[in-house]
Amino acid sequence: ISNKISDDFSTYEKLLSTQFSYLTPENAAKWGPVHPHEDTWNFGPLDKIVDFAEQHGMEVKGHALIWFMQLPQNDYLENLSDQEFSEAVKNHIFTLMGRYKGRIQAWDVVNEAIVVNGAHEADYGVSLRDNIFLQKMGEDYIEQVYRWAHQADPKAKLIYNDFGNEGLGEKSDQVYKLIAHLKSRKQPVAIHEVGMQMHLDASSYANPADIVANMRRLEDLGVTVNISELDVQLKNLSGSQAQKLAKQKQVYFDIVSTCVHEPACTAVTFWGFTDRHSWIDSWMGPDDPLLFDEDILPKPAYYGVRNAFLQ
Ligand code: 9MR
Repeated sequence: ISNKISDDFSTYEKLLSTQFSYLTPENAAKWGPVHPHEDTWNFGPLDKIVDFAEQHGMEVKGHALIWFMQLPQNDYLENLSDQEFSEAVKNHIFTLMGRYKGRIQAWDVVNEAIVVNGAHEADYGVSLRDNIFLQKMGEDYIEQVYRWAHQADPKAKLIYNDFGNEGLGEKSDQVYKLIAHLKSRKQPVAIHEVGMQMHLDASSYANPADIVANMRRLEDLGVTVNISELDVQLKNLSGSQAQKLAKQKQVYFDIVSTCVHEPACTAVTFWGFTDRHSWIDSWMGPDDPLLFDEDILPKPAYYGVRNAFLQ
């Protein structure tokens, strides 16, 4: 990685397969992209990713079975009765997890189901996002989909993933309550891990000591944790570009260190690896949030992560 590199796919593939060991599809496994209509499945892109991972000895995390965004753009789900909708959700989970059984080792089963001051305060004390799953299946939909996911692939690691739940605060309290609720059901729910997305801004982010404290309290409930979508925006920092990149390196080092030192933390996943391809540019404006630059050369951030793993 010392020479200037062209944007050639083999370079991208080479870095991906040599620098990383755990692969997550950014969009290919979401309901809309993979299952755009009742009887239409688009497995091609996801097959390619899973094949790639297998060829290179990488594990795969599926993302995400149940999410309120990137659902099919037609109204097929909206038009189903409550009963039909539940059947459709079950079928989605069984078909998708079943196809990749043994090849996708972990799944983000539910993504972003909690909002602070949510529109719906569930009986079990968690404030839920008002989404189609809540509307059609009721407030036990989360419990239900984990039960189906466990039946669909009993060996898969089942994860709850969210944003803003990394430090100590109302959001992480809510996630904690949800896990405690699922774990305390008479027939306990198979839920194994909590994902903390960590789309961070280098100018303001959770204190690493709070992140560690939060990881430990989740561990006490009997789940592991992972950092699931790490990237670090730097455009709101002041100073020269070199100073911003140095600060970004520090943030990456501090955050990845929390995971390296906590036995309960199983993995760090980055939301892309080169600034040439990041969701941040189109959603939040131009930035340089990842480990490799536009030419796919390593940035200071890369060495921050490397140093954290080498401790
Ligand atoms: O990176 C994803 C981007 O390409 C999509 O357009 C976007 C659609 O909402 O989703 C992005 O990924 C999101 C992830 O699935 C869940 N956590 C937040 C991520 C960034 O928005």
